[in-house]
Amino acid sequence: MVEIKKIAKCVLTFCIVTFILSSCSFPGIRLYESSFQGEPLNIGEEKNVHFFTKDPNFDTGINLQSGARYTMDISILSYWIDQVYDENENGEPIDEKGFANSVMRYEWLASTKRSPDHNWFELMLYQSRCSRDSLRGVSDLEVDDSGSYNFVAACDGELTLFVNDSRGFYGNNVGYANISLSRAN
Ligand SMILES: [Ca+2]
Repeated sequence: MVEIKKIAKCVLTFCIVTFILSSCSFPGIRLYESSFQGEPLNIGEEKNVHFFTKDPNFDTGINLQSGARYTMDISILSYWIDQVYDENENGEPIDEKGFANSVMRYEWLASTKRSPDHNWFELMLYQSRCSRDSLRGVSDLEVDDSGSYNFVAACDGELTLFVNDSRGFYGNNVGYANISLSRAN
């Protein structure tokens, strides 16, 4: 009887710990960071990565330095399509800015997006080392005269990218882009 009570207590403790840990994680963000955090860029150095919209967490291999400023350029190299949706609310091909909730047949699906406040298919950035502070969509970034995005890294750690979609629905995504990142200071 004592043994059963002990086992029950262990199971309960495990469940509570699991629940606490899972509620700490940000929606759509992995709970544990990987040990490899990418290679840092020198000031003025540029690196290109190939990004596929099917990838729910694309680790760029680039380590951002806290407080440093980065410039990001995006070239869409093939049509970006989410299932059957290939145009935004203005009838233009989908790009990194994604598309509005009104484009979806069922608008209520918007609540299932990993980041409900950003567009569907919007390109999102984060660093697993500081996921809450670093999570941003391209609509949150500064755009300069040449159309490049600028941002300041929230912490030291690898940059990860994904398009804003519902978890488990990345298999029907089409499209890729060349993304170049350079460090400005
Ligand atoms: Ca999808």
